[in-house]
Amino acid sequence: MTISRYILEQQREIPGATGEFSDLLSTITLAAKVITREVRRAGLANILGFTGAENVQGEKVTKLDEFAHNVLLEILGRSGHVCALASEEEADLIPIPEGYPLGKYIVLLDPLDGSSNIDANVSVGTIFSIHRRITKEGRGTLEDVLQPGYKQVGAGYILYGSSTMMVYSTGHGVHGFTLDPTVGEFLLSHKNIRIPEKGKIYSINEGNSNRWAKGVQNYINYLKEEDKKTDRPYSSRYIGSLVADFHRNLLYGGIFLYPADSKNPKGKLRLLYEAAPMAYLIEQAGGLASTGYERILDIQPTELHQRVPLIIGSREDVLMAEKFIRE
Ligand code: P6P
Repeated sequence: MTISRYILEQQREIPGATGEFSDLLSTITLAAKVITREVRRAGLANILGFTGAENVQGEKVTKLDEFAHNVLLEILGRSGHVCALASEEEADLIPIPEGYPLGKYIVLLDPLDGSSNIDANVSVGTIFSIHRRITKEGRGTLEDVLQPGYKQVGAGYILYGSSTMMVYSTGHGVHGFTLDPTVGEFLLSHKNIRIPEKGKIYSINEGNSNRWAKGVQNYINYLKEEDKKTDRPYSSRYIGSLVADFHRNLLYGGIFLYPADSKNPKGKLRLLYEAAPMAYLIEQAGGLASTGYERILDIQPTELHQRVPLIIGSREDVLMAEKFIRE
């Protein structure tokens, strides 16, 4: 089952579907293949290393970051299905190039998340979030983009790991496709992914532990205590690449935390194109995502690049983390 056929099969379930959304999803799979090709040969082509430029986050932009960003803008901008784009790499909304039709969707992108790991050959990922526009016509505006996560009509990621996987949801479960490079097609490999109710893995940057709030410190210490009844201690796994850490927990169960701390009082991860799409996916897979106090999908965004604390994963683990954080 190829991803294109699966998208069309899902479309048939939706009365009145015009095929635009399906074609938008398919253009993302095309971008995924093009980016895969460059990621796979990054070590060989002189595409490794930094361009020296900085993005709006003040982070050094690597050439692969830029490449992924440009490929996604090219392919999506010309798809005719989008009226505006936003990306981690650009401070403002990205208008659709002159001469191309404006569509009814907005796409928010982290073109290559975790890219500081590329030189070490660590898995990186592309994250996307899709909203339907609110304004009636013309170029998309901030009003179209600053929508709460529960209004997403689709979200997903491409994981450039030992194989390239595309995982997405359009509100009817979470489905995973693995790229078969011999045929150049994404094939259905993980139908209707469900995250285990409770895991045995916690994923957090312990280097920040002295900056955490007391509740977070108490929770992480709790996970480390020996207790056969509640199946502790947990194992610690931290890749430092959100898509890779998320994907492992989605399949095995567990919890990922990037809490607020004294250095990042709003957390580090961005709401619109990291926390919200991942929260959409995790809820579709039976898990939870919160700031520790508030459901991620309920947050009304106020800025394009705003940051939020993110506690995400197996239902029972997130509820337990919230209990400690709120104490
Ligand atoms: P830290 C990568 O830069 C990223 O945005 C996410 O992919 C990842 O989860 C997080 O930051 C890692 O941050 O501070 O632990 O290096």
